Amino acid sequence: MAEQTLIIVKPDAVKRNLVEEILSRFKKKGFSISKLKTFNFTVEMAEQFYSVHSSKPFFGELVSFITSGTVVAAIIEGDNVINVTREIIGKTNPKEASPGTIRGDFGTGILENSIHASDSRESFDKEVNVVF
Ligand code: 3AN
Repeated sequence: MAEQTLIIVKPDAVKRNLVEEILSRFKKKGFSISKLKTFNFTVEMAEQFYSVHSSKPFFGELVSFITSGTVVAAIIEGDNVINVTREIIGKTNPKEASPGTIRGDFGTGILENSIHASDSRESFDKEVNVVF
């Protein structure tokens, strides 16, 4: 089975109607999208999803932002998709993300950085259980 990763188009990007534009970047790269889900995180789901950050000073803001509006989750499949997707999304802070990356092109703030993507197989396994 092909490698899989999970992406979440965050509330800032959904509000700006960027879902199709963002998903098209993965399709153009030759990856396939095997599952798609539009939903709103509950606080409980968000706390589980971001539990590795629970001791960080920004944890409260992070949970409040991700629950602030509708998100779109997708499972993306293909060779080396976890690492390649991290390259496609760019650095966490949109001010540092290169042009041509999703965060470089669309992100407007450290929270409003348009997209989440799993950073490892372990993160994917955990995140997919929270979302799907
Ligand atoms: P990434 O999403 O690139 O894997 P992480 O795992 O370090 O980055 O952070 C998770 C999320 O927390 C980021 N997507 C970002 O929105 C938010 N975040 C990271 N650092 C900060 C910070 N210093 N202040 C506020 N939010 C942050």
